[in-house]
Amino acid sequence: MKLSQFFLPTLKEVPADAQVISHRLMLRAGMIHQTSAGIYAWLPLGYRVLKKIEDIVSREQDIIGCQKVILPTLQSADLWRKSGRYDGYGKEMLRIKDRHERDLLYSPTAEEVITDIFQSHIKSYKQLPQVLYQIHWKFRDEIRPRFGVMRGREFLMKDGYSFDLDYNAAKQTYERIYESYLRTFKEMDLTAIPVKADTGPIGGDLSHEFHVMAPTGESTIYYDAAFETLPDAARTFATMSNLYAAAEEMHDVAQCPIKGEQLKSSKGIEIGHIFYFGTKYSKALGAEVMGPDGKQMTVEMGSYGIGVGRLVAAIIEAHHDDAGILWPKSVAPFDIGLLNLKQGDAAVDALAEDLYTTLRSMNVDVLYDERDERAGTKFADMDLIGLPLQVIIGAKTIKEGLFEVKIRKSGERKMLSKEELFNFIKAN
Ligand code: 5CA
Repeated sequence: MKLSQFFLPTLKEVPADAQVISHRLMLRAGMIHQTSAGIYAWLPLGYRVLKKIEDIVSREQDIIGCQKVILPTLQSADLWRKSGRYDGYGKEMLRIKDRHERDLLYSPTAEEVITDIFQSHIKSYKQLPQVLYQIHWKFRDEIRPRFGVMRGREFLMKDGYSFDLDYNAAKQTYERIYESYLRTFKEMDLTAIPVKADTGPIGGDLSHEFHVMAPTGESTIYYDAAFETLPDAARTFATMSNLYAAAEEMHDVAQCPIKGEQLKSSKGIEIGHIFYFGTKYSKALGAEVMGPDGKQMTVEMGSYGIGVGRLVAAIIEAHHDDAGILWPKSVAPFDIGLLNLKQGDAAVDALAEDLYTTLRSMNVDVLYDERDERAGTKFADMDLIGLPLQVIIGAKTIKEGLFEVKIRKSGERKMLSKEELFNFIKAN
């Protein structure tokens, strides 16, 4: 993509109402545009990151056997009356009437709809287990939308729903998804700490929140330092659910089994939340299957959320410096930024253009800055948007035959021949 043609409305001034660093950087880097309180458009750079995150989340869900669907955002109030949540959900629910004066709502979550679909089509225990998920927009009329996409009113969520025959099978599904969440977040270079949680309006008696540690998090988490040092192989439900981690309201100093330096605390951003709630919705909506003995059984359910939009902000909170964003490679909007510092010089332009074409033919996603701008502006914009690698071309490149590569995260610079450059890009 050529930067002169790319819709990248970067801002020099920090918007006054943006309090947290991720919100400031997302606005400055032209990733999002606010259209009303808590409602954002995702512009091309932001959408690229969102899509990468969606793809990682979907891949990890698919690996463990979950199946992707897409459910309507507008749902009938009648289903929600059956579960008793239509009145209970309160002002956070956006209620709508259609032309026939029928009550609809914009989905804040989808337990009712998915349970109703399940009960219409699945009749036998032989068809279990099932885990269905979607990545789709939700609306919650949050009383205080803030911090940009971190707490929006309309936001993108991965919501999954499991159906099992009995408690033991449901618990196994819950554990499988818990472990897959840790892998999902790790792929985005995030260390997430699972904390036993309240179930709130979703209901149920077993629940974990996944928190990323960041100074701007909305909740304070106390946790065993072991969470940070556990080897990957030990990141199982069995090991991790026995380590101490608690949110401030639960955390009781006197009762806490961890003392001294072993007890750590930090602000946390909740990027995922999973719930086991047994038969709460299946009973209300009649989701039964025929069991192995021919008797009807009410299925056991759980639901599993990931804040896909919120993850973009959380990754920035965890990966930035004074100059801008430091995207982990797996979610970076482009692989490489190519900077032409001598735009208009025929030899430099030809070299840069040639490199751009070659890299694209190698399937490397390049953002090529061929604007007629000062070098300082090009450096600042490229650092702000945080692509992992920068390749810098100028008069020196022609003279010495060496390409300058800057690793955005470490700031390390290398001078490489053309062949070394291709090898370096392939290896990184
Ligand atoms: N039905 C369940 C699981 S599918 C559910 O809705 N869970 S939730 O309420 O905890 O939301 C799941 C995730 O969505 C949260 O962990 C959080 O990361 C994200 N989320 C929730 N509210 C917002 C919001 N207002 N803005 C951005 N992300 C949000």
